[in-house]
Amino acid sequence: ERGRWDTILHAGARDAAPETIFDRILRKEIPSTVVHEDAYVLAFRDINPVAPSHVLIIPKVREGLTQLRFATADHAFVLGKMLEAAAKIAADEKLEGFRLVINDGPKGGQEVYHLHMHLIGGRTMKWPPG
Ligand code: IU
Repeated sequence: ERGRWDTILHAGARDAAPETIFDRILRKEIPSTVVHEDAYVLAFRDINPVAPSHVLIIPKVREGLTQLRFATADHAFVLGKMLEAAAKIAADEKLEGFRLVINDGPKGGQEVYHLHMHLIGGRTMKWPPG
């Protein structure tokens, strides 16, 4: 899996679907406050935070993942890297508790069509979410 993902990454593969503002953030054309970066994912602070700590974790190569519903076994490695990054960032931010959210589609509250995971913490979470 890792080898295949490396091939995709280094080929610079992109979807036919229009790129989003997250590609511009990835290329550093738009500034963002990066809290974690590795070969596979970028994590930066949400510009409209809903909690004291609100970080977006995105794959560097969208590779079909405009939204989570298109995930396949081919994406398993990078999906795992997103969760690994979330755990590291939560520790770095010294969060006592946190929540991970992936919005999918208009009815799921998704606005940007480049897969992203919200890491939210720094306050007590309520259930059910809105
Ligand atoms: P959503 O799951 O697609 O609704 O989340 C998109 C998030 O991206 C949302 O929380 C926005 O505040 C955030 N965001 C951002 O951090 N920077 C941007 O330039 C844009 C959106 I556009």
